[in-house]
Amino acid sequence: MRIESINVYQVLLPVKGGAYRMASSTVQDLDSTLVEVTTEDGLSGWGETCPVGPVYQPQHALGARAAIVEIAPGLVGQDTTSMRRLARRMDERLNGHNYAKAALDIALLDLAGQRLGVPVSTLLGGALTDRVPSYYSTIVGVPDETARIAADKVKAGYPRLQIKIGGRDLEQDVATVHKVWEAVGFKARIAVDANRGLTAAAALHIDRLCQAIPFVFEQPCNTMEEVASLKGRVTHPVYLDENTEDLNAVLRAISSGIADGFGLKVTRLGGLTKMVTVRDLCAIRSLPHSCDDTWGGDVIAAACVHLAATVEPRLLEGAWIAQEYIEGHTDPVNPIVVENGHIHVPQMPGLGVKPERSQLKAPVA
Ligand code: 0XW
Ligand code: MG
Repeated sequence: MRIESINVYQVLLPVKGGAYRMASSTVQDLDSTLVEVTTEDGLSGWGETCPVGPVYQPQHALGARAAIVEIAPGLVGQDTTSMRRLARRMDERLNGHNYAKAALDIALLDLAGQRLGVPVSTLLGGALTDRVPSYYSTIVGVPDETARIAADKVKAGYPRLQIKIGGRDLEQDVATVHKVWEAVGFKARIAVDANRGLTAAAALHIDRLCQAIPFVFEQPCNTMEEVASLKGRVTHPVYLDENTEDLNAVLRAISSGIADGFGLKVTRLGGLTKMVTVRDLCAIRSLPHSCDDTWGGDVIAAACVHLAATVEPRLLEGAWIAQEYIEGHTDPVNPIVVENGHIHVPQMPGLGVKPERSQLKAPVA
């Protein structure tokens, strides 16, 4: 079946509670891009990409839309049978820009799943579970308040917490980690995420001052080289997130032993098809990883959950979705929600979510 049209929509997702604060940036209003790929028989597949502001990674919302506008005309008229041919076509139209190609990759898989009558997880190799764990991510905040939120979220069923630090006095970061540990202990696994915000020296101090607390240290410093310099000097396992810019970066991190695990973002890596490769590379070296995106509504959340369902459970660090920080749903009929810290994997064909048209403004392209 041939692609008849590709529509691009802009959706604004304000942060519930006002602001999401990380070491590198604070965001208030997220600008999401939805793509709708329609085939000649009237079937539509949806994809989404939503950078968490322009500073978290070298990607931004306007860039996503500009890249999709560059790529999409090359897909119209193409047959949807071969995902590989469509991926090649995208690369022939534009070099790089994985996060834009990701939205199209997700939409094409949604279409394929609907056409074949199977959920996207089946197309990714098959689900191992029908319910995946999530994790709660705090913002950079006051230590006592962060510890209170952490304890509440563990009570609500989250098996894992990601505690944000960085971009402020060391004392505050160290106090936050201690207070969270006192509040939750072994009841949840803890990641401490500095979002590139620490110098190697500060990371070494935090590691030493929190020595007995079993956490994984996520993206402590800005570059892969700085993070590599911590190896053998810190006692906590180190995970990479923002530095995994593409498949080659993941391969480099795994082959050189820099990372003990990863916080992975589906769109940064280029979509679900590319994430299958990353998932399988991580499995070869028993490296735990999450299945997240930086932000977005139900479409990207569904994509993350389908992928997470295919990951060996002992290696799955959870699927983070932005739902806790977003008011409402793009698909109010079949929304993707966290319940007791876990998310049900949609069983319908394709992604199992569809944005409600009445909520969408006219396409921007
Ligand atoms: C927790 N997240 C997935 C949400 C924000 O995009 C930051 C991110 C992370 O792990 O860095
Ligand atoms: Mg992270």
